[in-house]
Amino acid sequence: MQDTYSMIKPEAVTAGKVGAILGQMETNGFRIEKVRSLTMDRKTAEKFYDVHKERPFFGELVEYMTSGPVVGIHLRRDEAVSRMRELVGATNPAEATCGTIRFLHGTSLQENAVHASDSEANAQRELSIIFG
Ligand code: 3AN
Repeated sequence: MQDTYSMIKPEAVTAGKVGAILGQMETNGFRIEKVRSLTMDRKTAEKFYDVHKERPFFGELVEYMTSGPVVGIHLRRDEAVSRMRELVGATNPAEATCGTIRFLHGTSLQENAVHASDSEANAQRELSIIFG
């Protein structure tokens, strides 16, 4: 079994898609270990997205991710990190495979419904930022 971290982003929470997205994760074999609803402060969002701090979209990304509540999710299954990346789909919802979470619920490159950890090390790091 492997742990991963996912996060439902502000626009998807506001649009009332939390239940549908959690359901899709469970249907795809993930066990939900912990769920936490929170609004990230600037410091937490900057730490969370530290790897992107040199990217041109960093400021906008932090602004967006602190704009409203998010839902942090600790999930578990075999090969959880790679399987969640598959279920989430491409960063740009317009390029996401049919049936993926971003295909179904994403609205733009920035407002792409969910975050999913891209490695086991990042999953541990992100879980500790959000769940302590
Ligand atoms: P992913 O979330 O698929 O791992 P990353 O890590 O490259 O993608 O990007 C992190 C987040 O930054 C994305 N989920 C998206 O919201 C935002 N993002 C990525 N690329 C861009 C971009 N070119 N312009 C605006 N926002 C972006």
